Amino acid sequence: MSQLFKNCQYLTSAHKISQLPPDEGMEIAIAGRSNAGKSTTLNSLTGDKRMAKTSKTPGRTQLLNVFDLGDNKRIVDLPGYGYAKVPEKIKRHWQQEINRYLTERESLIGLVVVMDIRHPLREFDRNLLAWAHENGLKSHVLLNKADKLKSGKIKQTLMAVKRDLQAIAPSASVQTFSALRNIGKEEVARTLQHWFDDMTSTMATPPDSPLGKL
Ligand SMILES: Nc1nc2c(ncn2[C@@H]2O[C@H](COP(=O)(O)OP(=O)(O)O)[C@@H](O)[C@H]2O)c(=O)[nH]1
Ligand SMILES: [Mg+2]
Repeated sequence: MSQLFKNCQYLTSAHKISQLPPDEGMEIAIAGRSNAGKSTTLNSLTGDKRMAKTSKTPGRTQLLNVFDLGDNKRIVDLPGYGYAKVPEKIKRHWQQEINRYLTERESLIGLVVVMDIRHPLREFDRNLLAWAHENGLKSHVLLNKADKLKSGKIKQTLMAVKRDLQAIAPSASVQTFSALRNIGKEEVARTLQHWFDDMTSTMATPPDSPLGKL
């Protein structure tokens, strides 16, 4: 297991943005449609099958679940978007909360967008990725459930998604993944570690002198 997730611990669940931990340090959110495998992904990355509650019934994660990585870094498992069977009122509440979280959370540095490799880049995914790109938020796409496809089809889908991302969100990166079979998790961990390291060095560097090098 990667160093980054070694000390991962469940911190809290929030029904509302106001219940989240203080907006400081750095946070990465796991987003994606219901049932894409967000919770299973967190379990795979941490090596703990009970870390995030997974469910065979889509739309169950109706809370923002926050996990502490130590060192003022956190991972947030967002409620899935696009689940049709949730009552309209609850759906609206969650869409509002996710929107608010994404637009207002200062410590949010990047998104892991989990998709079912058999149904990549649905409308919600496209909107989210385009928005993240326009707002300077990093994103990394996981084409999850790769165990469901043969290797030829996996490669073909990866190429097609890479091409489409050029148009939607050129700053986004993408990889194939299987949360269930633990395939590709080193690449995820490396990407997220880079994001944290990049941000840490950006924040640590004092602004350039207005007179240039003295
Ligand atoms: N075959 C396969 N099934 C997966 C994978 N990841 C998640 N699942 C299944 O997809 C369903 C939804 O997973 P979950 O993590 O709860 O999705 P979430 O709603 O996005 O959090 C569960 O039945 C998981 O076992 C994967 O990599 N391969
Ligand atoms: Mg979930």
